[in-house]
Amino acid sequence: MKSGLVAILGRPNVGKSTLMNYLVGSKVSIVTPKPQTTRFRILGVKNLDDAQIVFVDTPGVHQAKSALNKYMVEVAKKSIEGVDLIYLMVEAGDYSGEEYRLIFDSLNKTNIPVFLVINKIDKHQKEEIEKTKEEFKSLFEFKEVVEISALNGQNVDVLLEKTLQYLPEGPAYFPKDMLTDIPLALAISEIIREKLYLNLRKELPYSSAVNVEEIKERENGMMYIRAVISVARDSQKGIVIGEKGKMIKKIGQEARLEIQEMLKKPVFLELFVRVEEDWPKFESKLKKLGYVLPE
Ligand SMILES: Nc1nc2c(ncn2[C@@H]2O[C@H](COP(=O)(O)OP(=O)(O)OP(=O)(O)O)[C@@H](O)[C@H]2O)c(=O)[nH]1
Ligand SMILES: [Mg+2]
Repeated sequence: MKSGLVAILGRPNVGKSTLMNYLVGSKVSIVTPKPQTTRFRILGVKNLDDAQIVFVDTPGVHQAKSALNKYMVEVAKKSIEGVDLIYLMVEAGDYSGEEYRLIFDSLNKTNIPVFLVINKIDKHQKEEIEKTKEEFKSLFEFKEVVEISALNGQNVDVLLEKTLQYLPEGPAYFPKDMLTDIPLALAISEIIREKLYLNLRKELPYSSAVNVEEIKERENGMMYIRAVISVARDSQKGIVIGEKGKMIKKIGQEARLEIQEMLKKPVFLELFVRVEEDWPKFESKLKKLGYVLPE
């Protein structure tokens, strides 16, 4: 039996969460077309006959200015501590600009083996893929280089095979039916946050946080869930609610369906919108909204 932790690191939007979900075979981490979707360290467990791999999805590393963005980058950096293997995921066509300085700084400080995982090969030309491969290979001593499509699963089996070669012998960390370690309230708030990202534009997704304040099973078997969406300005509150409450209704409806599917029970979802003035800028406000660094 082999077991180990594999951290997926990279700049925002390269497809880290998509790969994790594909590997685990279930949606444990939210995915949107917008960069900076993932804000937490999210574990996803892959069980094989003779191995258990615990994947660690991380927020995209970027040049952070606000307290929220600094928090996200800190989470990503901390997530590689103690893992057995790191995937540096890049998108085919990527160049190693300033954005990558922070990532290579972190990688150079550890002795953990690193794979270069070139993603989205389904939408890039062969030449682009080759160029990215050569450029990144000249910057770091990668143990393996694998080109994949996390979206359609192309070559992910090869990645998995190579991964197993780098994992130590050991017992499983988690029971077989456990696919992630995130608590239910967080899983629910992440689904709501995904719908906010998908429905809102400009800076609004980045200015919103979601907290589930109550989950209660009622006598009729209905799950009652109350969640609060915090935004950074009064004007944003109106946009989230929308004309005659249309927007919040749409977000609530989309989230409710997915939560129902997860819980396999009927759900009554009540959403509230609160203003937490400029919350992404202040560490104290981040803490209040649940953005606390893991130990
Ligand atoms: N065409 C294509 N799109 C992909 C692939 N992998 C991911 N995507 C898309 O890229 C976008 C970003 O995917 P995510 O998985 O959220 O990316 P991420 O790296 O987790 O992003 P952050 O959480 O913001 O750091 C989504 O629209 C995905 O559907 C791929 O292999 N091919
Ligand atoms: Mg992500």
